[in-house]
Amino acid sequence: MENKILKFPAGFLWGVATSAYQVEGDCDNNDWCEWGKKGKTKGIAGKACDSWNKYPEDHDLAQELGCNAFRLSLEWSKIEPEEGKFSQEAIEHYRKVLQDIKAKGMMRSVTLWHWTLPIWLSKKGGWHKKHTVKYFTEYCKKVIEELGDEIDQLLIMNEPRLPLNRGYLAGNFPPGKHNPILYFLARKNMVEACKKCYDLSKEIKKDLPVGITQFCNDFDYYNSKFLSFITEQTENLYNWYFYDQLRGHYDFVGINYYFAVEVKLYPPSIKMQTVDMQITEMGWGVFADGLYEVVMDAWDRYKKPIYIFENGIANAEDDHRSAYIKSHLQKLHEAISKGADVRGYFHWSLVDNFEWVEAYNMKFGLVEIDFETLERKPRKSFYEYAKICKNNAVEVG
Ligand code: IFM
Repeated sequence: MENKILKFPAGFLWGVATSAYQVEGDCDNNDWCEWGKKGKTKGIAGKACDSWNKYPEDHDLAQELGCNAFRLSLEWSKIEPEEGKFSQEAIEHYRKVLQDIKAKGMMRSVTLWHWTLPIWLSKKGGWHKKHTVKYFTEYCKKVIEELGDEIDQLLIMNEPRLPLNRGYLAGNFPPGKHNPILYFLARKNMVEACKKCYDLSKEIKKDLPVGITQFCNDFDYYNSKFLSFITEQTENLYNWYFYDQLRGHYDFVGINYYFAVEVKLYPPSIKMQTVDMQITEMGWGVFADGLYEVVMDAWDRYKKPIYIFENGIANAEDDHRSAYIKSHLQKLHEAISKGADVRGYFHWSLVDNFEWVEAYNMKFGLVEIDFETLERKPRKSFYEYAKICKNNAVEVG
């Protein structure tokens, strides 16, 4: 059978995504750093990829890929190292970073909060405390006032579901709680913080597109119809809760998609497990159809422009990454051809980086990093993704 070329709409955004704590290095004034020091992660973030200093190299790589968009996050603890005291030096640093991205021909998609809280705030509690809404809003206000002109798209939060579930129920993310009441309080405060920041950003910079992005799975029930209700409720809670609560407070829907989840009956219990087509190093199954399902679901529900802000695979040998990207893009293309208004795809990640609890053991990068020398070495998949970005098209078999 002949290969097919699937063309994406003109102006489609091709990007790569990173986050401050995972790549910058020396983020030692936040709760995740403390978490690491307590031995709760399989290694310490330390210098990470030293992107704080090596950002021009990272941006050069994204430019070489042919990307027209770059997603990064700002480190709150560097911008506001002490309560109410903002560091002009850090703000000026980020200004240079953002200007460099623009100079290299890429649109700047900026996340305000990708999971790390300054130590001064985590000592006061964190998201389950009401005052965090006020502190977060003040931080957002400062960033938008100072850097708004260097930001093309604003993500208030990355995947609020994960720090909530893991920080307040499973307890393996900071603040390490197992407490449903604190979970509900934290969630309520996060929703309120997102609403306030959205309103505020519209006051300061009306035309800046603002939203969030959520970790979305494709949920399916497996061996019993009785599970359909549970599956639907789980999906509403995990994927769509924030979007439902925030109606009127986002300009686009952000989706981070990695894997599908089967809800399965194992009498007398019910289990949720990844669809085990091909298990990646993270223990997540590869299931590209799931991306189609999630995107169509988001489109049917919200009728807003959709961006895939993360999608990727931990694959040290790089023997599955190119196929993973292509299969997911094929499904994304199908969703677009069925009418979903998808505007961009950001691959997670540009470089290998600090994968939270897993530390440096998971290799999500199109570019390999030697964590001794910090040398960046593009993998084979880098060149495959480059073809896609440059052609605005994916070739599939
Ligand atoms: O590395 C993370 C990222 O910080 C948030 N989304 C999922 C990625 C892979 O686990």
